[in-house]
Amino acid sequence: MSIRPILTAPDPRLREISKPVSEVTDELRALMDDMLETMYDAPGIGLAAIQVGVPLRIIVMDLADKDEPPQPRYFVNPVIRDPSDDLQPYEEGCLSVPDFYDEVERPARCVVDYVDYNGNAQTLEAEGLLAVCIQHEMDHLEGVLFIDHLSRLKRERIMKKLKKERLAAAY
Ligand code: QAP
Ligand code: CO
Repeated sequence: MSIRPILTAPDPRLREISKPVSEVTDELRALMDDMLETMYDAPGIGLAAIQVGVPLRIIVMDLADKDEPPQPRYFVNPVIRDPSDDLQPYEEGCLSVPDFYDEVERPARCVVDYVDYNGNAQTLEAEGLLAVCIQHEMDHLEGVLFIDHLSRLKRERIMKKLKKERLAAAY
């Protein structure tokens, strides 16, 4: 297992649309292990494969509290259906948009069909933080970042600061 570098905006790879996985192989399980290790190291609660530069429809997540045992979750080829009409606001962040947080409104509940770590089809009813996180990570598979849900003014302000930081880091 190894920790991989996390891409940060405005890296154009974060805008790629990720491709479906045809079969969960040992190679892809090794990728999922690396993604989880990278996410724990950050630390974060959710990570999509494109955030480590791999354009495949794979998400890892762990929403357990610090004082709870780890609860890793793996989603391969996730599909969201039956989003609720009612929305919930949540203060989101993203490992690819470091140090910026803002409120995003998303459907409060949804159903997720996906394939698990062992290649088995699963269905999950999500609400609360799980629903927020799965929808945030699904956006990554379509090249969408949480800042795309903010006003243009806010998004441009954030992008300007990220570009400046990137320039500073290059020296
Ligand atoms: C997505 O986000 C998410 O800026 C996962 O400096 C966020 O793990 C889903 C992080 C909120 C639901 C609610 C961000 C770590 C981690 C930062 C993350 C940072 C260090 C973000
Ligand atoms: Co993110």
